[in-house]
Amino acid sequence: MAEPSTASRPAAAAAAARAGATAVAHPNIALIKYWGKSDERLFLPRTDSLSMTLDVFPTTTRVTVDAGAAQDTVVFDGRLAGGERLRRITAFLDLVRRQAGRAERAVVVTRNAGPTGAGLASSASGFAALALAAAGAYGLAPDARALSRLARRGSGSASRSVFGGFALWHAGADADSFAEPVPVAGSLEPALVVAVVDAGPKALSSREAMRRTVATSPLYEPWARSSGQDLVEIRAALGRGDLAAAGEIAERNALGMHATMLAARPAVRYFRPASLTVLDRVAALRQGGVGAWATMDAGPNVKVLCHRADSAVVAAALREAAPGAAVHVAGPGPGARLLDGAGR
Ligand code: 2P0
Repeated sequence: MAEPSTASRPAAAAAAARAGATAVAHPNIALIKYWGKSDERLFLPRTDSLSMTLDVFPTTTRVTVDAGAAQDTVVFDGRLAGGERLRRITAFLDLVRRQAGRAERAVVVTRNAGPTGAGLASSASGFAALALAAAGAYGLAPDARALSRLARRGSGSASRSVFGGFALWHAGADADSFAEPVPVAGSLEPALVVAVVDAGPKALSSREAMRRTVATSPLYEPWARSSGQDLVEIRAALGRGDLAAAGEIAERNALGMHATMLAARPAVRYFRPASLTVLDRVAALRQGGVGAWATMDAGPNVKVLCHRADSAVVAAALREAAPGAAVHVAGPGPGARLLDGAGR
């Protein structure tokens, strides 16, 4: 970009002082899970993970630089945020400010279309949107890889929501730990049917739960090893358009992750009776010849991978099995994007 003329410099500085950007990002659901960090400060995962970004439950976030403010302000779903939520977002903005060589505070206004903190990946869409909006507001222009690394520092799984479709997040050192798109067969038409059996916030954060699991579960290391093999196999299955193989691998990877938690001391248990009812129905669907495979995250809700053509049948079966659950059908969604281009 050309240097502004001397005459326009004060105007440019004033514009920068109130620059803003709005970004939208969607949650992703891992088919091969991220569970456990090798570095808590840098959000480096113990294992590679692989996810599908959804086309439901977006987060929309606007960041406006506020040169006159003494501290950051965060408005979350229409309410002023404080406590841990404000601390996490401020710490993330500090990282962006360090990268940009800037010091001004910001106003963050963010809204989740889906439930927050209920194992529906709101932190993934949230920090992917925040990373892109904050980078725009502070004048950074990260490429997709740099944006994924930046989003990772807010919440590990956010590294994957930078990308649409399927994404693989690499374990490794800081510079190497980013997500990137995974090519899949053109014939693959997947859907993820989400059964929200409980939309309330989880009792134990995934951050604390994974810390405890790594520190105390005798099943953790065997799961981490087998997860590496699951990743190799699911990439091959997705590449050849074999949803049945991919679904089997995803289900075993998720149940294995929950086994590591159940063996932690004290145990971490996200399953609820309604979760098991849904898992039973998924098994019954399969016995009846419908391809359906379950995955669960750090919460009681169940996500069911199936062919798009079967998604209505699967959704109806889950509604019948768990009448109290809200059931949503998602397809592969888009990557994070700026809504207002240059961001002014
Ligand atoms: C995942 N989960 O791969 C796994 C599976 C939950 C179960 O990523 O500590 O909110 O902010 O990096 O990303 C949830 O953990 O945790 C998660 P932090 P994050 O989707």
